Amino acid sequence: MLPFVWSDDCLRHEPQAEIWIGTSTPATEVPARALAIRDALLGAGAQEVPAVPHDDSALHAVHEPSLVEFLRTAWEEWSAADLPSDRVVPYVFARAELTSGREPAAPTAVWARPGLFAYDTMTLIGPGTWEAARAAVDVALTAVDLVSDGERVAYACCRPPGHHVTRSLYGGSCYLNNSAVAAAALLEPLGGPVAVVDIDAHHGNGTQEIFLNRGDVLTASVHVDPGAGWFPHFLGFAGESDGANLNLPLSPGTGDDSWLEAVREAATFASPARALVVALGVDAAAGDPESPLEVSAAGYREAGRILGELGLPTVVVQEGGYDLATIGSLVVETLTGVESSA
Ligand code: SP5
Ligand code: ZN
Repeated sequence: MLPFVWSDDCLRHEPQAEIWIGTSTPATEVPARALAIRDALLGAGAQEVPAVPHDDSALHAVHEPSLVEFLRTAWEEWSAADLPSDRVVPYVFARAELTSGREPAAPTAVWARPGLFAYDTMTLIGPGTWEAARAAVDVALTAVDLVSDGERVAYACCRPPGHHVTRSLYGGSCYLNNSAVAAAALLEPLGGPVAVVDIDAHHGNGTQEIFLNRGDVLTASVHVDPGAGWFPHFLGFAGESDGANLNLPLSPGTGDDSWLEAVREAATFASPARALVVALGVDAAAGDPESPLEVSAAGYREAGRILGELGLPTVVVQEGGYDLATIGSLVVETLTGVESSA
């Protein structure tokens, strides 16, 4: 089976909680997710490749230096300030209209700084968050290296996930956009276009916005309709589609047939590309606690087959998936599908 890239440092992010509609609820994006995926991959005979450190060039191709610097120092600064919360969490938000589009002042108070970079209250930063998020970037970039060196498909066991992060804002349990970093790194040697096909249950809003109005990275996302009340709420609608971006929102309750039809449409959209990034969330599966889509394990295998059939150099990057009992087998099913047609 194909190589998968791993870093123990991805386990160091332990959010513990998410502040959701003003209430502290147990975190769903937990280290056990990555361990369950790794167990399943090793059980299926996949070959583990340790992540290799990479410099910040691909990271800076997709993120503002100010976001990267904030994430790198946020926990140190917060913990040194002796605040009542043991996690970095915003309480004010520097919305662009607040300052009529002017650059907001760099706040003196440490506890106001998250409001420059966070767009939700669910995405907490603690000890190890930066190390894990930066390690996930190295995992993605090591998988890119494998493909650049001739592997047809490589899987990046990234955690925390990344597809909700824009150039300068983090949220949705994500800190650095691993899939976007992988796309930028593939673009470097190959030239465009590179495609990102996102089959996480939630819209890949960060990736969409990072590559907006660029012909060299095609983005497609198959996800639960934000108009039906689902994260990221404010975008992810079909009307945002253009020549370089395709949104395929689906109703809650959608199962294999209509989901796979959308995956086929996304694959067709991606077919002019010279390389493919699959942003693989397995939270569209029936039984996942974070989404109302009803995709089966066989559906994920077929999605993998459809995407593998494009015949492109392919980096599969882990995004969401929150049912610890099935996350590992869903990833293995998908990768088995990709390999069957590769
Ligand atoms: C990468 C990814 O799949 N991110 C998902 C972000 C969406 N999270 C929305 C959470 C909505 C409320 N969930 C309540 C669970 C409380 N623990
Ligand atoms: Zn998701």
